[in-house]
Amino acid sequence: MRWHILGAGSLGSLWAARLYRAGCDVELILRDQQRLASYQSAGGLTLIEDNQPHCYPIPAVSIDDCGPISRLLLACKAYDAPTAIIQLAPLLAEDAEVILLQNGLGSQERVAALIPQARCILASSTEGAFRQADFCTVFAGHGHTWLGDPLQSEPPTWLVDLQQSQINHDWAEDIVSRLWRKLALNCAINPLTVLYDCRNGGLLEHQAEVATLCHELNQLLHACGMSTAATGLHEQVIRVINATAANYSSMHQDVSQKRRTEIAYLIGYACAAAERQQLQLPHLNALNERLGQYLDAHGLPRH
Ligand code: NAD
Ligand code: KPL
Repeated sequence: MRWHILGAGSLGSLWAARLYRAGCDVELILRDQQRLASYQSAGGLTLIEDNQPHCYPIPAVSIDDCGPISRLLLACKAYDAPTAIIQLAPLLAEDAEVILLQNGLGSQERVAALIPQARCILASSTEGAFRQADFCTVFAGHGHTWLGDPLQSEPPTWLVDLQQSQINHDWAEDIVSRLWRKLALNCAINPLTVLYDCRNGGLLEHQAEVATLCHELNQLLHACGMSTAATGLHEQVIRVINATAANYSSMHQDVSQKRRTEIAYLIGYACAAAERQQLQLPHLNALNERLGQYLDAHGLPRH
């Protein structure tokens, strides 16, 4: 069965190139005819691994010319996912499966509500990739991807394609808890790296602030019924800060490159969830507000 992939950005390209070279039937869905023409003149997607570029001539179509879709990898940013799925919904088969690769929380629910006929599979990934140029992606960090379906525990048969493509993955019955855990990690690290304009390791100088945030995030996870995701959160945050000390967080990279952030699906989502639970989290709220003001001052959207 064909893999349709929307989003020829970093993660979409990383998946597309590995599936294609393992012999899977892959088709990229590009925004419009103009983008398709640029792709065709590039001759395909280039993936750079260990400094070695390789171009893969993966077939592509523009959204307007795309045929029926049975299996879709939605690999765009969280804020683009609902609009993209509205465009694709009429093309989805009755029993379509849609893999949602978005970071954070909030977009998955909105997408699933727009396509009630499809099976939505949620993903949480620690792989790292960035775009060096249009249709040219660098595979920057090997990681792992967890996939799961909160409504149906049976794993899909196509996991074998991921196996053959050497996409490290596991089927996770607790995918929602994993997404919450990653969101909490991102909330404890990413906004502070933006506000202090530092690498992740720079937060070792702000450990009291990190600890206070972890305490509040812990309360939030418990209040939202995600107690497992709360276990050892602070310890893991410190471990991640140490292990990625030399790196800039993804939010820091977005801001420094003047790109819109996924704030609404990370700390914004966490603050909204706390409000729904009538939970007072003053430090998390203050951090969200400081980050919002910082984004305003840098001409970037708050959501
Ligand atoms: P990206 O910006 O590199 O790629 C997204 C692509 O989607 C872009 O090419 C964009 O043009 C395309 N797109 C958006 N709307 C579209 C539409 N309607 N039609 C066609 N194309 C459309 O983003 P990314 O870094 O690949 O991130 C995707 C998601 O994965 C994000 O939620 C991100 O947080 C998450 N993630 C990324 C990484 C990483 O290392 N890049 C790691 C883990 C998680
Ligand atoms: O996921 C991350 C990110 O930068 O988005 C880490 C490295 C865990 C920091 O929160």
